[in-house]
Amino acid sequence: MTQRVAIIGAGPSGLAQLRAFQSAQAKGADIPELVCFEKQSDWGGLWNYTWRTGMDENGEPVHCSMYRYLWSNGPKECLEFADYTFEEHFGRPIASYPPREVLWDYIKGRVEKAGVRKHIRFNCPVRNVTYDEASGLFEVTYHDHNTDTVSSETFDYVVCASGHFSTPNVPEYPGFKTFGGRILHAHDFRDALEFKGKDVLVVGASYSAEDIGSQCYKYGAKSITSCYRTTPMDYKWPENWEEKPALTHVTTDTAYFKDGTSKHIDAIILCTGYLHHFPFLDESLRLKTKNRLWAMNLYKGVAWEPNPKLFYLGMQDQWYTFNMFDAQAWYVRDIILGRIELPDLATMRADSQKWRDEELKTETAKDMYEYQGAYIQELIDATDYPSFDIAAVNETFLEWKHHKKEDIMTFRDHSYPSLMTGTPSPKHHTPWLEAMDDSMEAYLSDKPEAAQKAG
Ligand code: FAD
Ligand code: NA7
Repeated sequence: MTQRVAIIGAGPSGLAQLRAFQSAQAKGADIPELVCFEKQSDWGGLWNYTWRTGMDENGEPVHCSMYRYLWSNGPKECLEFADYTFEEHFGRPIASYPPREVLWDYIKGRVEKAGVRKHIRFNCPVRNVTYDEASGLFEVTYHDHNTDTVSSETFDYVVCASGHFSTPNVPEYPGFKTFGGRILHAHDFRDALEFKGKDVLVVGASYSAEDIGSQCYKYGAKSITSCYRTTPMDYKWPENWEEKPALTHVTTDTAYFKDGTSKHIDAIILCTGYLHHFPFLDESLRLKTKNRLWAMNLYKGVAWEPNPKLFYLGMQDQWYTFNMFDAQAWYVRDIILGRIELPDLATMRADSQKWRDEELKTETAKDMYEYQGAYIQELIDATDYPSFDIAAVNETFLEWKHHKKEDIMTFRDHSYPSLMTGTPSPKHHTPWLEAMDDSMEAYLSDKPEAAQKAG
């Protein structure tokens, strides 16, 4: 009997899994039957933008946490697929910080070429996954919204690629119940123009706080106040952006901070991160972790140690993204194809502990992306995923960090050579701060934005 693999999610991680199997098949391997369940109506995961917030058209929680005008927050050279370059997709080199739609197009290009869409069942959220010891099979229950039917099927393996930046972590502060303006989480942020002319408070000190604050600045907020719980972001902020220590409470129109200062505010955006949330997995299968570089119970960051016929992709905090998901997907594929043999539980646990011990020694950003790079290298060395220069990617991360420190509002104006092809990327035609149109057409145009508008 042909083995069956269920893949939950058709975002970059789930698509990497489909592409990994298709690549083996193209080289002559027999592959299992693949069924990818995707709750949205199209592929691309978070990169598949919707205007919706709250519930989607099927009454499911909206997956999208992306927003209008989102541009890559790191150089595209650090996330480039080793088996499908930007140059191959766009037919020429493009600048280093593409907007969301351009990256979505790139993600789609590879899987369209691979012809794997046929494996995906869209509008099909997975409701429940259990494992039966007697048969050695998983039972996957899913809701097919196309026919409004709930069905179950059995599988030999399950790959959970449902992402972990979609269920918001929403703290409450004293005074929220009676605050006079809008309070929202970053997950529900869509269009910075909503905050034009407003005094905005951004809670948090990581990527979402930095980027949503920058969006609000770019699109005309009157002021931005960000506040940190542990460590400040500490960039050179524009004159109307102030960084404060932790929020203590709010009144109808004022925020108060730990240092005793206060600020008038119209709206509060909670950039307080996300929860790893798998309500569809049986307790014995459910990963429980914070957003960190090494999640425990995952051998090589992917195989669920208590039952390594279940795999997770992309569950780590992410410096590396697309090519890390690839490295993981190729590794998982080779376990399923019997090309990589898993050691016993004690050995898997000892290996994970070693990675956790190393994770705990990381202090600086450089330590962290080098750590993640070393992890990816180990996975790549074990499979036929095309090797690429991880040391050079780390160098590009370092340059990116320097550029951000120099000026948080201009770092996206820099460009870097591709680490896959060596081709230098051109400078973008319009500085990020002046580029208001984030469409693919505007980005790929050879004219500056002002000239495009003038016709
Ligand atoms: P996701 O993209 O979240 O995809 C998971 C998929 O699983 C979705 O399609 C979802 O619908 C589906 N799914 C979930 N639950 C179920 C279910 N029960 N049944 C069926 N399907 C289900 N990375 C970068 O490299 N550069 C960036 O600039 C960048 N910006 C980001 C900005 C924001 C605001 C966020 C939140 C993340 C950003 N990321 C960025 C990181 C992002 O996590 C990755 O780029 C990537 O999208 C992760 O892919 P994934 O497939 O693991 O998860
Ligand atoms: P992150 O990177 O997980 O960061 C979450 C931030 O939220 C971090 O600064 C936390 O501070 C802060 N946080 C969490 N809980 C609270 C409370 N209760 N009060 C105040 N601050 C809090 O999530 P992001 O959304 O920024 O980024 C996620 C991905 O999106 C990222 O990979 C990018 O690619 C885009 P802490 O340091 O824990 O004190």
